Amino acid sequence: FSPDDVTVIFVLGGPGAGKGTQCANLVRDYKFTHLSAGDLLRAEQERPDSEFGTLIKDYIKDGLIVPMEVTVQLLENAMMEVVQKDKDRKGKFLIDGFPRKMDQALKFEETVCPAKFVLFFDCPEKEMQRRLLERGKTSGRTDDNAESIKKRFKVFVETSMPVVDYFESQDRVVKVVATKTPDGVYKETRGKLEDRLG
Ligand code: UP5
Ligand code: MG
Repeated sequence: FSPDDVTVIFVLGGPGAGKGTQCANLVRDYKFTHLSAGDLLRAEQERPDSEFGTLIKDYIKDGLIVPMEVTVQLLENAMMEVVQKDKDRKGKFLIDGFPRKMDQALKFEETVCPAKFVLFFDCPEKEMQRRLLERGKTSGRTDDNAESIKKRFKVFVETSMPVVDYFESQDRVVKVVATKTPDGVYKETRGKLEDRLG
């Protein structure tokens, strides 16, 4: 994809920072296509003839990052499908929860499309943990339990924050405080996004 034809915004933040919640708001108001890497992986895991089902299941439960080839391919396929269906409208994508490791970031920008910038939701661990444990009562997600959450936080700090720092060093991060109410967070998100998109 050429950045002349499609707009890609990476949406990052710790587990439970509110990426999915805010992406849903942005889709409603700005005609973005929302692609959550985690959702794509969970769907692939459910596909009966997937060769990666077991691998994805084990990685997600342990909060580990699935080998990038799998995730980059799922994202590229999903983008292709949208662009082919909608030839007239330029594709605007929110890529949620990706890239969360440096190799993914470099690979995606080299082989799929450079991102315009990163939208980063900044939330303290304590609040993220509270949200995830609460959601875990009903979500059915295999990683919404205290043990998996701990592992997800560790991977976020050690592996995913360096990706945010890398984009920050290129002045490509739009940071939003994610501790307020969902509406409060969205208000700040809209304001900063409109500033940046012009
Ligand atoms: N909530 C949201 N906003 C709130 C607010 N402002 N105030 C109070 N509550 C708020 O929100 C989480 C919960 O908090 C919800 O109940 C919500 O109502 C509430 P959500 O919007 O879902 O947050 P989000 O940041 O999207 O949290 P999520 O759990 O999806 O984050 P993760 O990044 O952990 O999950 P993801 O699905 O992206 O990845 C899961 C796993 O997939 C990873 O751990 C990894 O194993 C694997 N993966 C890869 O291997 N590679 C990838 O590239 C991507 C994922
Ligand atoms: Mg999510």
